[in-house]
Amino acid sequence: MKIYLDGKYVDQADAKVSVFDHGLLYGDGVFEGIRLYGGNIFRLDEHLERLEYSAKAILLDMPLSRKELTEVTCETCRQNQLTDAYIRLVVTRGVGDLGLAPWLCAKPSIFVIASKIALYPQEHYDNGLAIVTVPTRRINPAALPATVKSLNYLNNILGKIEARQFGALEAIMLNDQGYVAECTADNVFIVHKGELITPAASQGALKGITRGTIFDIAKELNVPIREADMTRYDIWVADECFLTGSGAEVIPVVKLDGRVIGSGKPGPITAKVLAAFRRRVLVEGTRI
Ligand code: PXG
Repeated sequence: MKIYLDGKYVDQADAKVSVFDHGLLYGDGVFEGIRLYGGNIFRLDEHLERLEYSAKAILLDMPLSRKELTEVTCETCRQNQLTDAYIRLVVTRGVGDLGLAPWLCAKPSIFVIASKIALYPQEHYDNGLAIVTVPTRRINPAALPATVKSLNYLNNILGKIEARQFGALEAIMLNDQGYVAECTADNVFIVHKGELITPAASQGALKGITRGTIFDIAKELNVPIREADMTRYDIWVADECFLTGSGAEVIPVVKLDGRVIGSGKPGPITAKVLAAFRRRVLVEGTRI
């Protein structure tokens, strides 16, 4: 496997960063998770914009322009002869000393990995996920905005560990006020009385690229959609629920905290949205 690392395409064995890199020492950096479908990178420009915004939010200078980022992302896919893949773009603060001071880091480091992705098993798309609400809350946006896709994922990781302790593959995370924010690596939607509803980013959700695509799909399907405050109750009594993410795509949820959602089976609107999403990923995107 070839990996793009700071200007070169190197073998996996040579793709190494320093133990003094602040991405490792402090989680000081930003990243993106992107999908390649049939030779097209899905919504690459939106991912790169989010990466640039994340970098700006943490006062990290992007080492490459948008055009250069596009080129190295596409070239990493080409070098590995991939047509379907998961792409991880990471920008770290770079090598510094043992103090926090990011201004002592000489230059940011950037790498791009394009590889196969382990998806949820098909049975969960067919039958839906049973998920739980975990005790770990989303970090208050005043401390670290959830809209910044930073290398600080410990909050989500704790949520993921707790989900597993409860026997679930994903989990609802609440914000510090008790409203639903999102899942550990996915955004959440409910269907209630024919309407699609998702928490606003201001409630502690990442502005997911897949989430954004659902707004376009809702328009295409003529399904009303809006952002609203959401409690666990709203999910318990919803007609349908699904999660969205570059990894998961659109995955139905049929149980939360032991309560059956709707009919207990993936619902008709979820099925329509998933079908529309799978159509879009094949035609939209940047040809590598
Ligand atoms: N919330 C969080 C906290 C995320 O990390 C999403 C929502 C969905 O955003 P996108 O832009 O992907 O629609 C994410 C993204 C994985 C994996 O390996 C996770 C993500 C993306 C790609 C792969 O589980 N999370």
